[in-house]
Amino acid sequence: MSYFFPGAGRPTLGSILRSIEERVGIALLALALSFTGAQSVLAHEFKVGDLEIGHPWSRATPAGAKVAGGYFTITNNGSAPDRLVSISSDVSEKAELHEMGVKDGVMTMRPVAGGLEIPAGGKVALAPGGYHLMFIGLKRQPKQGEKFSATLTFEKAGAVSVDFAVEGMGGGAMDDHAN
Ligand SMILES: [Cu+2]
Repeated sequence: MSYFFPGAGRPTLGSILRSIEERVGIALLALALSFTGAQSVLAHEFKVGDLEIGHPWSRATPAGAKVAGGYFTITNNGSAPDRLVSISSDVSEKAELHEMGVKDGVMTMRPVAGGLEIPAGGKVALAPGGYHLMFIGLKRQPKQGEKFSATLTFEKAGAVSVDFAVEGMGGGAMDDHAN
């Protein structure tokens, strides 16, 4: 047998098992690391109380633009409704909750009074063309590939800091935030 392992001597059963153990251990560790990495990139989800905030994203803005949109989903796993009441971010002077709709054939956008209700066991989507956040008075232009943080405050669940992933200028559709 030593013929196959020149200079190494004959491996004992114990040493073979140990080395398999080490290899399996390393493989599991690598798998755990890659899984953790993949999960944080793919899921990009935040939790506060019974609420899950899924994939907050924004769009890169052209130089000089004063506003940017913010989109995500909110899932309420609780048995009571909650309400998104305020938004703040270092990226802009202020942030508002807006609703976009068509009125008399014209696309309009208006602030939502009283916040946004998330029904018990329900899911609400903020997306281009509908409800969205608007970051008003941008202090800098969010760039594609970066993230900026914002704080969402809910009536019951309280405040949570989330990261908005900035996508390309062409990302999404409908809502050009050109006001
Ligand atoms: Cu808006």
